[in-house]
Amino acid sequence: MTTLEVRPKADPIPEGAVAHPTFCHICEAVCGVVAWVKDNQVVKIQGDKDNPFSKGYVCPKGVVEHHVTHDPDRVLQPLRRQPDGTFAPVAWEEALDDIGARLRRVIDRHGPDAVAGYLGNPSAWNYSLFFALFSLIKGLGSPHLYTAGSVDIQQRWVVNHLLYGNPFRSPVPDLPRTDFHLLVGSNPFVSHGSMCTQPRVREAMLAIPKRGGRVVVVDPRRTETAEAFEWLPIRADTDAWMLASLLHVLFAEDLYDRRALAEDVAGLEPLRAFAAAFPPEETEAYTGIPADRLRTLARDFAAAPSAAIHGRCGASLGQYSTLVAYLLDAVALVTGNWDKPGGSVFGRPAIDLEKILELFGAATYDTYRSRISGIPEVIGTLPAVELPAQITTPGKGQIRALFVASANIATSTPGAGDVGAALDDLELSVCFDLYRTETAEHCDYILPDVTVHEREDFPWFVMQHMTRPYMQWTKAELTPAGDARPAGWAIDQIARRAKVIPNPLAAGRLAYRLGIRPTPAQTMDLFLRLGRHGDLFGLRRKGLRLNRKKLLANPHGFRTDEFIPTGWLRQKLTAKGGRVRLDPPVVLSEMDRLRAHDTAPDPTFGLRLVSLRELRSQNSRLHNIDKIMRNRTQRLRMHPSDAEAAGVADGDLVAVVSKRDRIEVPVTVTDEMLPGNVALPQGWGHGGGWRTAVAAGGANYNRLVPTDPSEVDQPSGNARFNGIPVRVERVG
Ligand SMILES: Nc1nc2c(c(=O)[nH]1)N[C@H]1C(S)=C(S)[C@@H](COP(=O)(O)OP(=O)(O)OC[C@H]3O[C@@H](n4cnc5c(=O)[nH]c(N)nc54)[C@H](O)[C@@H]3O)O[C@H]1N2
Ligand SMILES: Nc1nc2c(c(=O)[nH]1)N[C@H]1C(S)=C(S)[C@@H](COP(=O)(O)OP(=O)(O)OC[C@H]3O[C@@H](n4cnc5c(=O)[nH]c(N)nc54)[C@H](O)[C@@H]3O)O[C@H]1N2
Ligand code: SF4
Ligand SMILES: [Mo]
Repeated sequence: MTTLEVRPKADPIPEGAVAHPTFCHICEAVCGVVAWVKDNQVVKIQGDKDNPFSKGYVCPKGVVEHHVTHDPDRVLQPLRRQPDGTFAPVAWEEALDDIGARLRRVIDRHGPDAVAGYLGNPSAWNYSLFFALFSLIKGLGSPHLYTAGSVDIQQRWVVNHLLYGNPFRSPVPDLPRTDFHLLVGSNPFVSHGSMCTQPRVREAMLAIPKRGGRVVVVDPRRTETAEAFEWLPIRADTDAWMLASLLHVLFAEDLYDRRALAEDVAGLEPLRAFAAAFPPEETEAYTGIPADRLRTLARDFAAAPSAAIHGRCGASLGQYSTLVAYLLDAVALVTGNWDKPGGSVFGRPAIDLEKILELFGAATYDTYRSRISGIPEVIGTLPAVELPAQITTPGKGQIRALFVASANIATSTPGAGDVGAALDDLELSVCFDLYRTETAEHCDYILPDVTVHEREDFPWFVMQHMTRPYMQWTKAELTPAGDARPAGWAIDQIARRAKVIPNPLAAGRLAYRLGIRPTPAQTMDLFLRLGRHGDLFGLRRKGLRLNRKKLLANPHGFRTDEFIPTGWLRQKLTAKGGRVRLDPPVVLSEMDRLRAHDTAPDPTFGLRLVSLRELRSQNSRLHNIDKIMRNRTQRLRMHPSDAEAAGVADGDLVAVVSKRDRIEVPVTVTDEMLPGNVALPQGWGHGGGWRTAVAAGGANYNRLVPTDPSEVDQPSGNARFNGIPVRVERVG
């Protein structure tokens, strides 16, 4: 066991506690866990040995997660903000009546376009909340739906839509079968993987070299993952140049797959011409990657029997993230590693999310644009980077009411400092959360949601990305504490009072008027039963024949496929004589934007700042758990040569200064950074009423990041958190 895996002291199992198999709702690995319950309290969490995938594994966060449910700082009653800024408890009925009436007033006065919703990261493990708020905003026909996707992965939906015809059709690296894993900007030893659901990811990755394969990690930092494999250091936010050069070599040295070029793709020429302009010898000075290393990498990747390329936050939170995602996929496509075992594969889960997205009219891109920046809508959502401007800029479509659901946007979104002020400007603001966070603090109401242990759930968002697909649906283990109620329920109650039909579909709206109002569980069960492994309401005679009831009775879950099935997407696309078109106009104009990019060094801000995820955090949401916050401080990591140049020594307090703002943090001098790049954990610097989080101190990273929409990825509006030009100065 490495220091990485040291767990906080385990809770004992008291006599009389009962075991409830469920899954961990913290990260995308969704490890199976057993929650031990006594007297309506979870007293201990263990790994579930009978989970078909994680087989007993649980990380140091997973074992303390129940401390959120039982946190003395948890909000357990609806709270209403008083004129002096303090909060007072209020009965549910009173809160819902007032919110419903005020929502109605906003709609009558400003139109439905004045109503907005923001869905944060935990909603990816809270299907009833996700679909309730989504349906409310879309039922109103408002353009203003925002999700954590736009500070994370928005560009991926764009590329999936452009290349494969559905935003949710994401390539997953086939880790259990690959011979060569090229990982760009991801640190799974800490993050436990993203857009790739692979519990025990460390083992799964270490198994690749064990079976004769290789893993190469492209990162400005010698991360915990890079350290275990081959580290290819790269200067932050230069991945588009690196990938262009990789493709350059693939084409120039005839390393592409002839069959793939003939059968899988069309419109190749613009890509070939683009790559031709980026020989590695010309990009090495900018990316920091020696040309010979990149040439060798291209040759080895192409020669591997199978190769899986994957990019995550390091590849998705820069200025050209759509282009980067496209180039990652292009590498898989032209080397024939697309939709094949061991390459980039495409999940087909038990519940067809692609179809749900289509049915709800959200399998879209650029059907409308932001009134502020002209950035296109992506899956019916707009970018968080301009949320403050959407609130404060007068005109038609100005946001006047906002529902924030499981998001700490005052910390997690660009221009953190502006977000709170913008919230104060609203006529109605409602936060569904578990704590009085620095975001909730600015809202008119805080409505207490139930926690993961108090609700039925299934891992809806990650099903598509499971390298060993399985299906699990679990019951609530506890009755809700205090006056907490499911946010999905509260949203429905608000809609009723505001006389809004929370459904965008014509059929759904008609049914609603007729009083047919299926619960989220009933709706999801319907999709499950009609899905690949569903029981078809008794009509299917073979296979797993899943339905919600059967899953609830078998809470460890069922494996649905041995691996992600392959070949189906190729078949689907070629059935209509189609191919993956590599020349969408959106991508071609991004190629032009990149070609015009000024790569000259910046004399004022000579360093590049990147975000750093820590093992004992999950963005901001676990920062009130004392057990994992002890002895932690947020620190900037800096290479000795950069520290020397700035006159800074280990432990010094420094100011990190960007074009936008400055923050102060202590520094750790370490050779794990590529010179010229500095790294800082994000999600610190709290306010509000979660005392441990506030006491942890630290500074808000996102004060430093750009909020001008012209400085972010243009096709998706995805935030830019990495590669921020900064300088570091000693304080005092
Ligand atoms: N312990 C822990 N786990 C988490 C989270 C957490 O906060 N803590 N957060 C969860 C969430 S919301 C997500 S989205 C996933 C993210 O999952 P990952 O993307 O695997 O997580 P990160 O640690 O952010 O990894 C990004 C890596 O990219 C590198 N990087 C930064 N800029 C660049 C660049 O320009 N180019 C390249 N090539 N690399 C770059 C960083 O140094 C970092 O090592 O993790 C999830 N899991
Ligand atoms: N600089 C920088 N900024 C980043 C990133 C980065 O890499 N660098 N990463 C970005 C990424 S990938 C992401 S996903 C976002 C995440 O940012 P957010 O989506 O804002 O996620 P959190 O900060 O974890 O805040 C989640 C909130 O939900 C609440 N919550 C937890 N469980 C529940 C629940 O069951 N119900 C309800 N109603 N509320 C709940 C928590 O108390 C917390 O207030 O941050 C982004 N911000
Ligand atoms: S790896 Fe992720 S899902 Fe697994 S126990 Fe840890 S936080 Fe939970
Ligand atoms: Mo994320």
